[in-house]
Amino acid sequence: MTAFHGKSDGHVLPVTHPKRPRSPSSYGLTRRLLRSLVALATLLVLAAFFVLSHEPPPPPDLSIPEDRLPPLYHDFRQRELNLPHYDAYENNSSIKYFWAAQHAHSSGWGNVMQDYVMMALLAHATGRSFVFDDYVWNANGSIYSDFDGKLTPSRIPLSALLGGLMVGGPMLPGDNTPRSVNKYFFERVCPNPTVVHVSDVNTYDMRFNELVPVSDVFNTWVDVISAIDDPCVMLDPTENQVFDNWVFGKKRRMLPFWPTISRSPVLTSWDWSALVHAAYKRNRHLFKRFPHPSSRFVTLLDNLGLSGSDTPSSVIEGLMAIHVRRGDFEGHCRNLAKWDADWHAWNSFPEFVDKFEKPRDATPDEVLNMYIEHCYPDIQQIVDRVRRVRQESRSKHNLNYLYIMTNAPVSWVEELKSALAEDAEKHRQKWKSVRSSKDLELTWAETFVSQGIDMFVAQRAEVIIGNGWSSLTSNAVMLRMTNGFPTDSMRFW
Ligand SMILES: Nc1nc2c(ncn2[C@@H]2O[C@H](COP(=O)(O)OP(=O)(O)O)[C@@H](O)[C@H]2O)c(=O)[nH]1
Ligand SMILES: [Mg+2]
Repeated sequence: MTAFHGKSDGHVLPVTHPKRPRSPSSYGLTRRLLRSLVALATLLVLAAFFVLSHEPPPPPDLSIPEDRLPPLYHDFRQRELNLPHYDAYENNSSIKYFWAAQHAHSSGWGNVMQDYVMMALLAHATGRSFVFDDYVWNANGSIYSDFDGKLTPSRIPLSALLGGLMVGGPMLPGDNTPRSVNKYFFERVCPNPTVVHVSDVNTYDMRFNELVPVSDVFNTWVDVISAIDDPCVMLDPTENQVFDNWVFGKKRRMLPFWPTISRSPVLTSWDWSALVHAAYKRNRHLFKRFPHPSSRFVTLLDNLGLSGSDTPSSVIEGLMAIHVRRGDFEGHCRNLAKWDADWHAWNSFPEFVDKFEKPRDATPDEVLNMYIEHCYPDIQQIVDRVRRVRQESRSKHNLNYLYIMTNAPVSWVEELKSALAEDAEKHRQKWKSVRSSKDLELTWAETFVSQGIDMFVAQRAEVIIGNGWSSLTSNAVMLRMTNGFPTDSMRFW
């Protein structure tokens, strides 16, 4: 920089200053940049250290025992026999119990769950402790049973499937209903219970009259049980269920009961077992954007509370779950056509988008085809339906994960997965992931409660497509409705 400065032999001489430092602002910028870079590097080193210091969870034991004998869940059974409230209850004669010894068994979990829910509601409504038994597949005293050529446990302790108040967990604050107890505890404290015969209470009308709502039947039972002073009440084990299986398919009879059932803690506090939760957690990456369990990031996200909520009422955003019911439904769907059967009541809320209109003036073949399309759709029908529902949901839901809940054989499921993925790509709506029940990484113990894992997913997916005649679908829908999922997020084939 040049300036005029001083005089010399009469001339004003230009004076050149020694080089001045660069302007403070340009120097500051470099320094600031440097500082930021150092900070960033430190942060990166710290983050790397932080991530590396979080060990991934130890790999689970996913091995199958050499003898392939099913698990017997000894630890669950042991816990059920020693629940923390037993000591206090044993010494408290004011605790009342309700034991439905004729509870549903020897059928799929969906049907058994319906009955257990109703009996737990009755126990709760009469202020009695709900007495629970196993999920019994075979009541003949055997340890294992053959199911389609595969061994399965004849009994699974209920707490391997369920958690919360159904299996002895605490009641909600302010709810003084005694906690649930296992039937062995009941038998110990109630050696001579009052036995109620279902057939003495259930009149013909209560069972069969289409005009008698289930709410009336329920209230009759509440009155009958409430009138008994004996703390120990048991339903005769040789009799029918209080609510016959077919009643759950009668929407006119069931829907008036919804206000009662949906407000009961039996449903509002419904929860699955620790086993189901653990299996879900290990497989989260199948349902949403989440690292594989072998990644250190899983522990990090879990420890920082960044994994998202996985409670029974929290939504799995972006997930569409579809229930592709196979196996025995191949023949069953044909029978449903012959019987002119309706969808399950909880699949038939009037607010739902999809309704099953029974065919009228149709030939037997047309009727059969219609039942098959909705009950046992083939791969092309499934692909078309999934695309359509996804498109119809577009304005509200950004669905990009697809999960197929199914009991179909692996080879067929792989074919279905490819068809679904290809179709989505063709329509420029590529799924980020298309997975199925067969992709779950499960321990041997979890394998036999996988229906609970799938239901936990179905009750929380952003949108589901279910089978209207399936109790597994309808129980998931019931839980979604309880938890306030939008009615247009429950769709059907
Ligand atoms: N894991 C799993 N099991 C299923 C599925 N669908 C059916 N199953 C099996 O088949 C049984 C179906 O019986 P159920 O629960 O009574 O339902 P429903 O027969 O469809 O009314 C279940 O208990 C499961 O063992 C599914 O999507 N996932
Ligand atoms: Mg069934």
